[in-house]
Amino acid sequence: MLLASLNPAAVAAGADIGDAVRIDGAVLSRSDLVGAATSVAERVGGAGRVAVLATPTAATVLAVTGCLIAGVPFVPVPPDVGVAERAHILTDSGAQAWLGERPADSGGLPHVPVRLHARSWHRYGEPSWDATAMVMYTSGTTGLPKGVLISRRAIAADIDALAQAWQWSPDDTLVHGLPLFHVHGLILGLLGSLRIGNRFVHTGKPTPAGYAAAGGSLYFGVPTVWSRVAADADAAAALSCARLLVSGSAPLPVPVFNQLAELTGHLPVERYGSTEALITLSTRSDGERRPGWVGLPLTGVQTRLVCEDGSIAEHDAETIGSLQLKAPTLFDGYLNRPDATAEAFEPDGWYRTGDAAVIDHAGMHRIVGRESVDLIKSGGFRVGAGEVETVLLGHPAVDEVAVVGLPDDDLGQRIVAFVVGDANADELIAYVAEQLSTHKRPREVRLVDSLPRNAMGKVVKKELMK
Ligand code: MLC
Ligand code: AMP
Repeated sequence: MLLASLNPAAVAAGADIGDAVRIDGAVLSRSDLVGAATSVAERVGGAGRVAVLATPTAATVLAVTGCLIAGVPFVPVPPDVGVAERAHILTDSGAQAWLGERPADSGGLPHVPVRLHARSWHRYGEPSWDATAMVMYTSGTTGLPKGVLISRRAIAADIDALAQAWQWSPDDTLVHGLPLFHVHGLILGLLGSLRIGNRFVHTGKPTPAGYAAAGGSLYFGVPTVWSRVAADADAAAALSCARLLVSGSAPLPVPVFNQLAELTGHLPVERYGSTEALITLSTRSDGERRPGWVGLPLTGVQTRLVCEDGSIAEHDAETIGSLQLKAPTLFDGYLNRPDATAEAFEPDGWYRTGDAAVIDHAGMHRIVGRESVDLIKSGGFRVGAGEVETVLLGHPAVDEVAVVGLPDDDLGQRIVAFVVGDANADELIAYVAEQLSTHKRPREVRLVDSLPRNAMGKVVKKELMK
């Protein structure tokens, strides 16, 4: 069973806990979760696909759980999604209704409410492991976000492998304040807890004070969260009672690793993943945790590094290659995009991550960087430069534009748009926020006379990143 801790028979027989999930001021026991989510399942059962506006609330937890019980694939939508991105997600996914909360403009879709106090004790059969659990939208280098088909099998395999690597058990209390529309917060944080059966606490925003007050044993954060914790000595000291601090979704800067170690007494565990492959590499709770390195392949994961000449790189900690994977956690393709799916895999079936890496003789991996400058990671969010550029080019005051990620101590990278045109910077930032999710808006717009181009007329982004 995917959500193993919510087995109705076991819960009815007494395997209940009163505070299985704490979120947004609500406390849900396991029997609350089974009863209310099964009631959701009864209302969505039979739907082909539904959209869930993934606010960090009990309604979202029940919506997602209800869909997984009923075997209805859901599409998590960022709560602050803009008009253009929302229209694309709804059209591309073919979602038939909003389940739970809905945006002010629901795009003409019907609404199925989630009732926190409704209960059903109907017993559903477990859907096939091959069934799609969710379609999660993620940015590519160009064009509109793609819907990643994630199976129930991939989710279960990933959580089980992480449980092994981190000695993650029902005795843990897992704390995070990350969004519930991405792998990190939703699949690892929430679904991981419901599979393993540990207590789960969502802090709302992932602030250092919120983390310090939560009293957890296992904490998840993106590097921006950890660098803010490291800058708050009191909050960091409160985390010394935890068992494991885990960082992922973007590179954890070595100084932040060292500050956390000093202030909390814990060497953070770093792990690496993606929407398409889920988490595939991690340091282990009982193994070496080395600053700047993301660890070993999880159980069932194979990796290889392919050099520019097609040869396989040595595991010498120096030779850089394109990181490729085979894993039980891999996605089942991009929805409606056989072309993009085919491009993501080598002819012999290895998945191309798009990241460059090195491996040492012991199998430890270090991510050196992204192969394309057009995929930006800001605050742990993946943003496609092309998507932002397309929106900006739709603004009448913009003649030319190039979007890049510039280094940022807090966010890893910050989104900067270089614009040629008679434009107002604040107006352009607000315009992007209206069209896309707000985390995709540029932090900065630089108005320039021209963009650096090569002989072919292509913008040389590396020049802008100097
Ligand atoms: C932001 N702000 C702006 C702005 N951008 N204001 C004007 N112009 C802009 N361009 C505002 C924000 O709205 C906010 O306002 C304030 O500035 C601070 O913004 P911020 O610096 O972005 O901080 P914050 O909102 O606190 O967000 C930081 C964060 C967030 C770390 C909480 O980036 C986050 O949740 N990241 C997690 C991403 C994640 O989960 N990724 C996982 C992907 S899965 P106000 O009013 O709100 O203060 C994956 C796989 C794997 O990668 O391996 O895990
Ligand atoms: P996303 O699809 O949003 O999950 O983004 C996946 C990308 O995030 C990966 O391809 C990497 O570029 C990056 N990433 C995730 N975890 C790490 C990490 N621990 N270190 C470096 N990069 C990471």
